[in-house]
Amino acid sequence: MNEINPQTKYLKDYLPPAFLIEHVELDFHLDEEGSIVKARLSVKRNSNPDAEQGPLVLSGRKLELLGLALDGKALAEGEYALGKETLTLAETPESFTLDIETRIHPETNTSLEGLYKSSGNFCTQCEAEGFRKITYFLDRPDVMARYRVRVEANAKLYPVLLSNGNLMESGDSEGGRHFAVWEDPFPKPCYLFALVAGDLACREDHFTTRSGRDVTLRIYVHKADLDKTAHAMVSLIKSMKWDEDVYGLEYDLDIFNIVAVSDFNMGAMENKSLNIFNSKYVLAKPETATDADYVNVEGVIAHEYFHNWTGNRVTLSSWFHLSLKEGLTVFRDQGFTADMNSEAVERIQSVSILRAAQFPEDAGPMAHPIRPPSYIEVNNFYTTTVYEKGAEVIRMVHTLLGPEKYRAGMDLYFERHDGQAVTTHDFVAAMEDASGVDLGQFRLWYDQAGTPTLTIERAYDPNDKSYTLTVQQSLPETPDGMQKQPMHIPLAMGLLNESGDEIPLRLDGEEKPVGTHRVLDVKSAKQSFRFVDVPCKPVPSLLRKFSAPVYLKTDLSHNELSFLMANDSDSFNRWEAGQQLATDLLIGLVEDCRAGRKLNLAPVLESAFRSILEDRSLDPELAALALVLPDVKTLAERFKVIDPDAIHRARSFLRGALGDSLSDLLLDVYNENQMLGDYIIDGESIGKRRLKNSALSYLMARESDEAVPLAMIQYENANNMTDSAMALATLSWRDCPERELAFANFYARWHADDLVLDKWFTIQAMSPLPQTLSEVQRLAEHESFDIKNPNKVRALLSAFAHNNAVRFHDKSGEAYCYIADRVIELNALNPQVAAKLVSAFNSWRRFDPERQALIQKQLERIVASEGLSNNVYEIAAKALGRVASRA
Ligand code: B3K
Ligand code: ZN
Repeated sequence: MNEINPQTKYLKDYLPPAFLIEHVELDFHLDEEGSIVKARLSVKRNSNPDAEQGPLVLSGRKLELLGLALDGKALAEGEYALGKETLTLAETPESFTLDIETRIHPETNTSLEGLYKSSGNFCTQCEAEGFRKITYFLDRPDVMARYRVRVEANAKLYPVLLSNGNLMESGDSEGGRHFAVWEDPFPKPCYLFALVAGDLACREDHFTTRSGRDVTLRIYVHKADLDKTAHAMVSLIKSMKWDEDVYGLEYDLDIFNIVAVSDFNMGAMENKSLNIFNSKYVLAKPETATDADYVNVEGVIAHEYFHNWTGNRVTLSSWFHLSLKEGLTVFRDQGFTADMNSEAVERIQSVSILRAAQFPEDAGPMAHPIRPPSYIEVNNFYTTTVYEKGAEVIRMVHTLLGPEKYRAGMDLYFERHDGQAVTTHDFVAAMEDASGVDLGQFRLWYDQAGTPTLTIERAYDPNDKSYTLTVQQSLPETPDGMQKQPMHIPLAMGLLNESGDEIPLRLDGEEKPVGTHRVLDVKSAKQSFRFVDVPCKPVPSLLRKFSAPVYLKTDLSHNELSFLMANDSDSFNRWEAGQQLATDLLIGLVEDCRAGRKLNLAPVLESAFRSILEDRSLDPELAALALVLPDVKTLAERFKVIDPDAIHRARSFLRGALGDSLSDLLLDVYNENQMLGDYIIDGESIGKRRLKNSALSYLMARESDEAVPLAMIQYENANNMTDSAMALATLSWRDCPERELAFANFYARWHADDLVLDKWFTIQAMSPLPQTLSEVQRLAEHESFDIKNPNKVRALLSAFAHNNAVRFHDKSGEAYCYIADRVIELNALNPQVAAKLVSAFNSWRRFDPERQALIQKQLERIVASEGLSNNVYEIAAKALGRVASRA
């Protein structure tokens, strides 16, 4: 049934490779129909006694083998064996040179893995296992080699020829062709190999490293996009400086290139000195990019740049340790974003993403620890668990060690492992050795899946002025069936007295108070912390800055939550108190909906929102974030059985009711934050735009049409994409003539700009109106839609399936069937993108029996379809419970 027999790979089976490849020479002859790759590999048997034994087995996929020679002598057919995806040489000397010539077809490669074409240009994507689509190789990260690469192509069509490292030579060759030779002095795994050949323009700048190295920085894009590269360049320079200042890490070559391409499976790729980016994370100018786009470009540029040390200089021994580079690099990019913008805003946004995406993943059929013990298709493990929960785990190390010892641990990690392929264990060991902090129990975070719940009870004794927090941790069952042990959880906290001031914290047994903010080490299933000298019954501020990726259960009353919203010194927890309050009330409203009861606006929330809107001294962005209700996915996780209609009705009711009851104030805030002058992109302006648009969205959530002209005027007058997209989004919620006008106008204006058009697709796909599925179906046939382009698929189909719960989960089941059809269609074109789309069904067991039956039918249909890729098979089969994800 399946094209490839799905096989599970296990971490416990890992052995170092039987052979090493020390040097690689690649010669690319690029052409319109078929390209030739000549590889010369210096191979030797691995002398490590623990290594695999046996013959040399190279991996290759979709390659046409044209020639093979060992130490210069051509091998005849019986001297090697070609398997479906392997090339085996039974007999080889201890060390030898292997010449391999293959033909590949980038021009028809729709998987966007290996060498492929995007808008007429050649580019590569090798992580995780794309290099095997270029030549036969030991395609695993623990085989590190030096590369010399010659690229030859038509000079007119492909004036720019790039690969990793330094340009050694370039010139003309016969037949209107030209060539370039690149050499990378740093040994690297093949997943970091990159090549680009195309007609591109570049923005150039320079950075002088702290030791005085002059680095040439180039950002390559289509000529027409050059005016959108300034922000990316500034972001790159800031990242280089930040990594020197905060981590003491300097760039190590004389050149750093970024190339933007429009067909890309993910955000970007950290290939050594030649980062390749989805154009979405490079291009930005005020007319076309939103504030969020600007911040994302800055963050992704930083992330890929930071990989030069965390990922490239120190790499992975196997893909099971992916979080070693990804979790760590996300933590680093979060720190950068916090420093460049606002720490509280960054934290709120990262936690929101974690809750909306990672918590559900950890509670579903794909739940896995940040170091997965097994996988069928490694590309399915570039997950929010490995990335975002992985970053939380590093953050907890940072919290447990404190900034100085954390930095000492990082220094030791690089001192020990520069140039090596290592494991998550090596990382934790460096942290432990440099700090003297015992991380023994903490290591369980790498092995145990599922989001822990911390339940906290409190008791104040007025007689002896003691205050006791009793903390219980529980770990959910996960599909691996693992018996869980209690984790080491850092619980940051403080106590507030009735005037909102912090109480000095002295634990029983301590001589004197140690500050007003503490990190408690929660290590047992049940544990008590007794504070003494607590003058009055306090209000606790718990899990400050979200010090661990857990669910927190407390019995804080609505009044106490309002009190924390107003008084907590931790900005994150002020926001969090508001979220908890709103979540409680929304859960009540969902229950009211289901029971057919009348819905009411709780006065406590109305007055909390009123104080936020009235307080002009608040940071506008934090104020705007405080006005955002918990999103549908985060809310859904709170129910045993998810009722998407009731959740939608409850949220819409609450938004409309707040809009009605605060309309005057909202209008004032809207007008006060207009900012009609030039578009400025700084923290304050971003905050004001956000606050203004938040006010608009509440006004537009009202039943009355009063605000429609406001949205229309904003749409028409906007001088930036943030305001214009937000106005369009609010119009998309209502079935009114203005909506049609605005969408038609937007298309007419932006139809030539792919990235802007993606927003047009997404806003329509996200509309809660009943006709959305048929609009999505119509849009998928639109001339501007292209199912081969991952950005378009994400903009339209994924936005609908992953982020429009009320319409995707429509009782009729029509949307399930439609999305399953698209998964099957995409499976044949681009398995990675298909696998992301099919994961929209992962939560199926959380719905009512009728919906479950409808989804199950589609999953069965997908699993039974012809030529299914491992990518889609693994997700769908695990969703159906057919494949256990055991160690
Ligand atoms: N390392 C790449 C992701 C590769 C994904 C392969 N399916 C981008 C990043 O995390 O920086
Ligand atoms: Zn990364």
